[in-house]
Amino acid sequence: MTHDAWTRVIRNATVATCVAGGPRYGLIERGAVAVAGGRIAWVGPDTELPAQSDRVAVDDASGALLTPALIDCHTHLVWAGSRHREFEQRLEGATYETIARTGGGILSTVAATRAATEDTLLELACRRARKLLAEGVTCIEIKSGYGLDLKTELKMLRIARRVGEVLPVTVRTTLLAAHAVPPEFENRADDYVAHVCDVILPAAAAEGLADAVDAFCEDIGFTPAQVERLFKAAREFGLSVKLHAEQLSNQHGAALAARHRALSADHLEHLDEDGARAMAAAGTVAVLLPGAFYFLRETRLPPVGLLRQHDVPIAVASDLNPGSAPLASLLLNMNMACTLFRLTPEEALAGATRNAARALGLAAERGTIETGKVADLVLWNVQHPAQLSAQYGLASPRLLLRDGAPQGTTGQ
Ligand code: DI6
Ligand code: FE
Repeated sequence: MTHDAWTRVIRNATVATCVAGGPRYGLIERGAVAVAGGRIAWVGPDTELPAQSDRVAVDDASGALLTPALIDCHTHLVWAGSRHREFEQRLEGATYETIARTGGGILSTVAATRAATEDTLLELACRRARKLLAEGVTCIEIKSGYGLDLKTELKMLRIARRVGEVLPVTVRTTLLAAHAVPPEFENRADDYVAHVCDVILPAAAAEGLADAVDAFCEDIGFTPAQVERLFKAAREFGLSVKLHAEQLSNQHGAALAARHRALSADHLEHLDEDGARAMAAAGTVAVLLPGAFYFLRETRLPPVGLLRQHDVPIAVASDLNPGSAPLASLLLNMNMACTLFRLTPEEALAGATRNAARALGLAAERGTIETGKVADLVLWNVQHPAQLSAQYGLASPRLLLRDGAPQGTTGQ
């Protein structure tokens, strides 16, 4: 039997399929994966691999680990300026909230991002995205939220889309105009939310620039009532929603997000049981962001036990941003998800593959090694999937396939 349509076969690999419900990591100890064009055509034990034609490229993995390519489902990687001064201020005793309330924080990045040219922003965004790609990431979410006016929010989303055109990465964009109240609307948050709903969101939707809509539901952000209004507007344009919820306080944002069938609720350090239950019922993914927890030296842990108990799918992402998580590494976040949040390495890997895909509405296409899914795969320089979380800085891709085609990697 020949399989002329196959373009590539990887044999003798430790295949972590990341499929749920079977062995840990969905592991196939001595496995093989065949690719046809851009899709996975076959996966199973090496001994059962059907014969293939001589024209198929065959890689012998010699026992190395093969996983789905990683997905970073929460980033804010388009920004200008730097917040290192704020880092110093926090070390001198200031808090993230006081800096935000006195015009620093997000608003300082807004000023720098408004002033930057598209070329500069694209160059900066690509530089950061490349760091993620070097770790085996082939799909990222990018939020706006440092424009807070029509022109700059659209500029950010356009740049986010451009990142997906100039680099080998699939980009999902999220409109986060409700990230902070801009200076033009100081003390008029309701008016700003109306402007987002009536002007910014419709324009982003009309240009096809946003795949989803997000907001920062927090004392220093937006109230649940304002978020509700935004989510209703998003639904009118057929856009998915997600929410920064319960990061610094419990606003019951996760339950609100679940009521609106949000793809994800993110951060969640202050989530309560009602919130977890609502998320489970709605299938809303819990996106944990240990980098922000670490960088802000938060002490309240997200309730991982509750998430497990109620079967809420858990994703792990970098939150890459200039203020609370200037850490351009998804693998570091997987490591911190284990050390700080006590996720298992299996949960951390599922969180950066299967559940990250789900948090972006891409579960049918990505996130596991299964026949028919997109052939975005990483062959690593390590043998066991726990090594990806256990050994920060030591695991790297030795072969990266995107849409079934090998990409340049940084080596061993
Ligand atoms: N929560 C965060 O951690 C980031 N945004 C948000 O809503 C921080 C953004 C920043 O400080 O620039
Ligand atoms: Fe964020």
